[in-house]
Amino acid sequence: NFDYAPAPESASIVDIRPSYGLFVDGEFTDPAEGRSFKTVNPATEEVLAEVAEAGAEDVNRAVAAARAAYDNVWGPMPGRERAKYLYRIARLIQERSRELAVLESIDNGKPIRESRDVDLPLVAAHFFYHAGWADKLAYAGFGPDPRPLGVAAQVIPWNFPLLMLAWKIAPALACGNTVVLKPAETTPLTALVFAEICQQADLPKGVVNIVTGAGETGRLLVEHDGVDKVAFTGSTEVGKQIARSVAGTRKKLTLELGGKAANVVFDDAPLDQAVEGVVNGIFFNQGHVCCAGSRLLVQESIAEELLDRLKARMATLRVGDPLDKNTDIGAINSAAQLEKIRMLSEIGEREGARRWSPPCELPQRGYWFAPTLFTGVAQSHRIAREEIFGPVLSVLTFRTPDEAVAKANNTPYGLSAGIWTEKGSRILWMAERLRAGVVWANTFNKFDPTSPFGGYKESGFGREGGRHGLEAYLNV
Ligand code: TXE
Repeated sequence: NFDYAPAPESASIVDIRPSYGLFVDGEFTDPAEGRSFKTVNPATEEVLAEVAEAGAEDVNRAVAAARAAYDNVWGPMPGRERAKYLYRIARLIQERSRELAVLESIDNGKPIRESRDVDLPLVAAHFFYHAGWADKLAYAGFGPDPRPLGVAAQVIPWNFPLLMLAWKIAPALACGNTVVLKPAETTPLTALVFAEICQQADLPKGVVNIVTGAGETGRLLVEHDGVDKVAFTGSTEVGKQIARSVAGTRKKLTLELGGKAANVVFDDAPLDQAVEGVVNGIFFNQGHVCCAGSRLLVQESIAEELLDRLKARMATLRVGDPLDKNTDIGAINSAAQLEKIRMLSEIGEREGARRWSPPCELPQRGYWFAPTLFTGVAQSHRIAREEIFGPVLSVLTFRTPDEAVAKANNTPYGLSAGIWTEKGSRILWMAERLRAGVVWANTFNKFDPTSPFGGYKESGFGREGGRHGLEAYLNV
């Protein structure tokens, strides 16, 4: 059962240790240089734990462990044997899903309803799905004998810590690669519990290594000579740096970067459903979503009515304690991200857009931002062009479908888009013209491990999920 995830009760079900080591060659170890950093609960600003910071020597050890495991154990292992480990990991994730959901919400700030009902079920589903591929790669249309690449260096962001780990690790392992993964510095804790799960599953030592640290640790990892493949999800800026550093090496690269998705609502759309989709599109996970519907494109004739309904709905959103099951919008993940959201919102006002938020009492401590709407937005405004990565929606209008397509595509990004209309023919017409890796129709933010996900343009290249996602981890 993919959806098995019992209701979490309280923070008391997680046992956060005062300090965490690196996970290298199947063991937790201290970092060679003895450095560490703090991870903080963004809802309270309390320090949760001291986490090891991996330096060059630690990264060397992790890559060497992954290489040895690849050469001696995991690479030669038949796919059906690898599948057993992936199934075991998937079941252990389900068994520990309450604990993992609570820990994710504490370390990241996301509402427990989302970590419990979205993140954790998808994490388990991702391992189940890829377990199923492990012994069927010869039938995936890549030719009779597709081979793994070797050692994968994987760097992930903080918005879906465990889900991004699953997107990276499950396909890599299914295809016979070994990995060194670096979680984001503000959300390392669930990755370290995942390391414990690898131990529980008796996964051979060195197949999965977790090195914690900030950008410098990530840089050491992706630039390491012993790595065959680099997979990165994060900012477009860092993605470009990584592309430059990987150029001229033998490494294979996939990048999943930022987005500025248009959610396009036509005058024939079922409005209540569209309002829910717009709200979900931008306020899910505090808007810390690369495919967030951060630009609402609404047909002029219904703009007033849609905005009235949208404001009424926004007034019902509950902002607060991530562990409260009634919370809709949790804490912003870090002080730095909060600062970026504030800064871009202020620029939005200065550039002439009208800012609106419902009355909303925010907690005194922690990092919070009220759901925010900007109307009177021009395409040239920075809030219409740049990824804000927060609960901030920019509203633009259009008259004709051609204008909707032109405005939706007027962005350097191309990760996702949404369409709301009753007309099936219009959905197909739009989907053909939108330059985005994912186009949702009459829904938004729907994910499934069978469906490839990835970008056009500056949103990156390569796909994760589905049969296409396997390509990134195979030599064919
Ligand atoms: O991203 P970074 P940040 C966007 C979003 C957000 C902005 C900044 O707009 O506001 O990026 O977020 C590691 N070599 N997205 O600063 O720095 C880093 O330690 C190797 C969209 O958090 O890209 C972390 O593990 N690794 C995005 C990861 O990269 C490096 C999700 C992401 O951090 C590195 C996150 C380097 N030189 C942010 N520098 C999405 N696509 O969903 C940093 N890192």
